[in-house]
Amino acid sequence: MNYETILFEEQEGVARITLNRPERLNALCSAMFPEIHDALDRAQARSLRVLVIAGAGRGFCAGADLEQPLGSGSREERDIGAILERNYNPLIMRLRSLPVPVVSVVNGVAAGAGVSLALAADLTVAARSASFVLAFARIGLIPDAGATYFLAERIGTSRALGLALLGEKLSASDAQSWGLIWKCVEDDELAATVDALVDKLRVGPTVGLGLTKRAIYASREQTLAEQLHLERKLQAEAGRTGDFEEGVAAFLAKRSARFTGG
Ligand code: LHQ
Repeated sequence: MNYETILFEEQEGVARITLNRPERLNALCSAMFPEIHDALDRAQARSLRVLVIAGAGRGFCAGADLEQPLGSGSREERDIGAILERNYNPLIMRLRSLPVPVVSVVNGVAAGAGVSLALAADLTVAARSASFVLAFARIGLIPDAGATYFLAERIGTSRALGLALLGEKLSASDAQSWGLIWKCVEDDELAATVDALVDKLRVGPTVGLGLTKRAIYASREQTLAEQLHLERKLQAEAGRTGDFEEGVAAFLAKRSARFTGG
């Protein structure tokens, strides 16, 4: 598949998907979804160890492309939910359940479902000048593509409601101090910070990291007893990896581990 709306590169276990509609602040159009899935298929067909999602130009992603018709027919017939079901929800679920770390790089504004996309990653790193705008209320819609879930989970009901009902811009610094994202860094340090983080993840114990994210995400829906049981099950899997053996051997030999990801 040739890509028209994204850029894709894959090198040494690191796949990078860059939303590439800078003139529209990388607004999500319908063509983008199959392209992103195709890129993910390609990345997963090789030995993927980290996925990076970024935006081209000055923004990260302005959410749904409002220039595309969002539903057709009469008001009663219109079903924007069907667009979510077809395009947005499967992508968010796929990113969340990818068995490797996913990093989003928020270089500029993230708005609407662009916020959801940024937060669907395991680690979100933003430039100081970037911002998060829950623009949904401005057009009479509700936060979607996981936004209500990610916000309530990370910053609590009061702040989630304030942001969603008022649609005010949240600075990257506040997003970090509120616990919405992993890190906010100076604009000119964004690329180097992400490179360092990706380099570390790329040589990490990939299976263990994938199981770790699974356990942490599962914790929200489980009781302590259920979570202990899940940890027991996933730890058994981690304990069967070569990387576990290498990690222990490296510790005992007082050297750095050379993980192969398996
Ligand atoms: C855009 C967009 C855009 C098209 C900027 N579309 N062109 C909804 C429906 C269905 C299913 C699934 O989910 C959803 C969820 C959603 O995501 S709903 C929310 C959709 N997004 C928005 O409402 C955000 C709209 N954009 C903005 O509020 C502003 O552009 C932000 C705050 C993001 C950035 O503002 P500025 O930095 O001042 O940039 P700008 O407004 O000048 O935008 C630059 C260009 O990008 C401009 O085009 P132009 O030809 O005038 O240069 C915009 O029209 C275009 N653009 N967002 N979503």
